[in-house]
Amino acid sequence: MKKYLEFSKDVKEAFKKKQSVIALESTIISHGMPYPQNLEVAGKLEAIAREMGVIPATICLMDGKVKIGLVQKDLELLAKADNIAKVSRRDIGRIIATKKVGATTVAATMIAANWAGIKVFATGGIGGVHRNAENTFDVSNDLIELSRVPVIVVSAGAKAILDLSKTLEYLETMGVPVYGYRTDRFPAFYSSQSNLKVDKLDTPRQIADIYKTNIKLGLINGILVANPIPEKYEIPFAEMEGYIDSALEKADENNITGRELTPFLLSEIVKITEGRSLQANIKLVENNVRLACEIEKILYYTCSQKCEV
Ligand code: PSU
Ligand code: MN
Repeated sequence: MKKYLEFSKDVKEAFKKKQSVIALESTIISHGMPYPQNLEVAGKLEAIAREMGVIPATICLMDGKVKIGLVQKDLELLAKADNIAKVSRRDIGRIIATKKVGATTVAATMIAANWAGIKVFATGGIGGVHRNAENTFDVSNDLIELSRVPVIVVSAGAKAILDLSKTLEYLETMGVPVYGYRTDRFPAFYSSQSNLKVDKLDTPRQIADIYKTNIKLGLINGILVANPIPEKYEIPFAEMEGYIDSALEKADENNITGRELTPFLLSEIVKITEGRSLQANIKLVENNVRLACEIEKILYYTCSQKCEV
């Protein structure tokens, strides 16, 4: 597996110097946001991490390799090209073997981060159980990878286009710990809270300690940290519901299913809200990068002394 990993100069140096590194995904760039905001966000997230003393490793597949850490040219390709594959676990081998360009989802980014030895990963919102999943069976691969890849994923909950209650039930079934960061209500992506309860944690240290304890116990699973969007940037839950319903109706009329569904819904909602949802999305990811850096700094500091996690 190691021969398929290609580290950027920055990430290689960071590992050598025992500096903290966090993972960032690339589907949010290629499929989650429109150009040119996607490119600006990709750069901004990396800058936020660096300001906090953490080296960002944005991950994608390119030239038959799993790239850990990208340069500006790679980010531009992901942001502009319209033939980029959206890669979850099942697509990794195909995209590597055919040397195509693939943007990694939460699922594939977790897998690649774990291969690279990176333990903390920041995204926007994870994929989950879609509304009407009892008929469509549409459940994101993200939930399965959270149950078997030992990486901490910092998110603003699951995307509000999903059935959040079924998503939490599924995570419980799969044994995935879900923690609200300074909240006991599961956040709803664009809104800081839903009416669903989760366990609350108040400090990055508590999250790092639980992760280390799991690893020492041999409990090899991820941890989902649900970090609410700051209230000043949120769009209230009740207001979002109307927009989401319109987007879902349009997806149904156009027979959009499978891996196309999430990108379609996100971009419809950007249109319906005239860009407000995009602004919220950007703010919440930035907020997640900050928390991911804090967790990573504690985890790395404590672990580099002694424990091998
Ligand atoms: N978070 C965002 N925007 C996104 C995504 C997450 O703010 O576009 C992407 C992630 O890559 C996630 C994927 O893994 O959407 C989920 O897709 P699906 O529902 O098809 O599994
Ligand atoms: Mn799906």
